[in-house]
This record gives sequence, structure tokens and C-alpha cells, in this order.
Amino acid sequence: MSDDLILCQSPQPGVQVWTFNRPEKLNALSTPMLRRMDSLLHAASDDQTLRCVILTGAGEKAFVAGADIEEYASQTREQFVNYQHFSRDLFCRLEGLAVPTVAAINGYALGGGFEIALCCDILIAAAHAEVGLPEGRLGLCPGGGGTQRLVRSIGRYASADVLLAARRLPAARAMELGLVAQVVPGPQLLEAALEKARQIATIGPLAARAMKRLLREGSDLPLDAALTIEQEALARLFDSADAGEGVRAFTEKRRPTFTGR
Ligand code: CO8
Repeated sequence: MSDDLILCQSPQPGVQVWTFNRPEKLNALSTPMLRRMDSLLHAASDDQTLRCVILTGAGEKAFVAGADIEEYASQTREQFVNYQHFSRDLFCRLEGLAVPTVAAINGYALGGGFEIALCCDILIAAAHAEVGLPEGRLGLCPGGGGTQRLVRSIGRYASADVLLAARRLPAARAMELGLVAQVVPGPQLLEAALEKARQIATIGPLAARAMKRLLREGSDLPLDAALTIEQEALARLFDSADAGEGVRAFTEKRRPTFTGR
């Protein structure tokens, strides 16, 4: 397995930047890349010092232009099904990572690339970026959660345009639809993502993890059940040392020092 296929760097404490790194193939997701993602996810879920993961693509052209179509084309049905199960599991684990994740979409995020972005918590895009699910043009449909996560994000009718007409959404339109939080000029993208990570670091780490989980789990629950898990989470946070510190720091007019306990 080559670690170079997804670079992992830590430009500031508690932050990892994962860079999909096959720019000559627009960072298309090959099986070795998925294996590398698997090991990065394992390591990240064990890392208690981690506060944020930023995902981006090498080069200016693509975040990830989808699954590696050439690899797919040579697969048997069994290999194809296995690849689907593996990517579904990985994408769910990315979505379920305890710490907040930021997709810094530096270009095309298509097919599996858009599905990865849809598993992240905050999406920031370069002005020239485009997202889409063009699998229909291959006579296929998304298999890594694209249809289901998109419809839960932007609703049925905007999703139908992306899926049934294979419409690529430019960054500005993705922002209008509420998918993307911020659009910046391409050269400023990584710095904007790092600034987002610094803002995330101002939140208590337990609170950030709790709110991330509530957004994910609560949106699939009936309101009453969702309100219950919110109150349970708040009660747990109230008992934490960080909540004591956060409230004390406010009254003492200083910045809190959170310890994640
Ligand atoms: N897989 C493999 N190689 C790719 C992919 C990809 N998804 N995307 C781009 N590449 C390669 C190109 O083949 C090309 O390689 P080479 O230089 O060796 O010919 C190189 O990257 C550069 O790409 P282009 O020359 O095409 O660049 P353009 O600027 O002309 O076009 C596009 C950019 C519009 C992004 C274009 O590359 C494109 O349409 N890519 C495919 C996008 C796509 O359909 N993504 C969804 C993939 S499907 C998926 O994710 C799940 C289902 C897959 C099932 C496949 C079963 C057979």
C-alpha cells in the first residue's frame, strides 16, 4: 500500500489534512486509495488529540473525479460488489468519525468524490469547483450513498436535477442550495479550511463531538426522539470538566482551556 495515494499532513496541532493524490487521474479512487483511507480512518478514530480532519485533492483540477472507472471496467461482478461494500463501509466510517471533518473541494467532486464530500460536516469550495453525480451517464447509479445523502441534504427536486439530468453544480449554486458553507478563490481554499479548523478548535472538543453526532443521528429521527437525544447529550456535557471551564472562563472574561474531559 502506498501512503502517497492519500497524503496525511498536520499543519497545525490537532488538525490533519488528507490529500487525495493521483492528480494525473483527477484523484480517481482506486482500491489502493480506499485501503489507504481505511488505515487513515483507523488511526484517526484512535487519536484523542485530533480535533479536525480536512479532506482535499492534489492539484487545482479535482477533489476526486469519482471511482476509478478504468479499474471498475476490468472487475468481475464479485469484485465490483466487494468494492461497493468496502466503499460504503469506509464512507459511513468517515461520516461517523467523532471529530468534525471539512471537505476543501478544490475542483471536480464527482461520483464517489462527491459522496466523500457528502460524508463531511462542513464543505468549503474553490470558486471553480463543481460537484455532481454523473453515474447515470455510465448507465449506473451512485453506490456510496450519493442518492440518499444528497436527498437528505438538498431535498428531492434539486437532487433529481443532479441525478436525472447529470447536472454538475458549480460551487456558487451548491452554496445557494445549502450544501457548501463557503466559496473562496482557489488559491485561498486550504487557508480557509485551516481557518475553519481553528474556529472548530474554539469549541469544547466534547461539545463538538456531541453536536456532530446530534446532527447526524437526529436528522433521521422523529423530532420528539431527536429532542430527547439532544437533552441527554447536554446533560452529559453539563457534567464535563470542559463545561465547568467554559462557563468559568466566560465569567472570568478569559479564553477557556479545554481538556476534552
Ligand atoms: N476514473 C478513472 N480515470 C479518470 C476519472 C475516473 N473517474 N476521471 C478522470 N480520469 C482520468 C482521465 O481518463 C484522464 O486520464 P488520461 O490522461 O490517462 O486519459 C485524466 O483523468 C484527465 O481527465 P480528462 O482528460 O477527462 O479531463 P477533462 O478536463 O477533459 O474532463 C472530467 C474532466 C469532466 C472530470 C472527466 O474526466 C470526467 O468526466 N471524468 C469522469 C467523471 C465521472 O463520471 N465520475 C463518476 C465515476 S462513477 C463512480 O464514482 C461510481 C460508479 C463507477 C462504476 C464504473 C463501472 C464500469
